[in-house]
Amino acid sequence: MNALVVILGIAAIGAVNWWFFLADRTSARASTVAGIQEVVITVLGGYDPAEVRISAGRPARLLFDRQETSSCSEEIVIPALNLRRFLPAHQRTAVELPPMAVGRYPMSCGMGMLHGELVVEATTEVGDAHHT
Ligand SMILES: [Cu+2]
Repeated sequence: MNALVVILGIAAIGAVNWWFFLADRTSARASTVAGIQEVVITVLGGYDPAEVRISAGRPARLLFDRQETSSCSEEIVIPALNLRRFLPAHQRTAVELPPMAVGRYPMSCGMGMLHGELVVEATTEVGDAHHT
């Protein structure tokens, strides 16, 4: 009986780790709209794309399209920018970002359960909108 509980517990931990760390993340690069890098991020049980790639040194706008009422996703937090923003349900919320330095900047929900990452790259291309 105890062994079964332990095995189930380990399986559950494994599933959680897989979900958070190993599941394929979607990735998308910002397209440039009127000089501002822009990415629409769908918020529905997670962030899609979970990896947002923007160019360094230029302003960007993240458009969070929250398609749920789950309280988990009602806030977006980007600790490196000291940014915490409320995302109303079933609305698009624009989060303006200052020009940033090359690096990887984690973002999460207010509870640190949903994870995404802002990848700021040293690129100079403008107006390009390819997705991977
Ligand atoms: Cu949460």
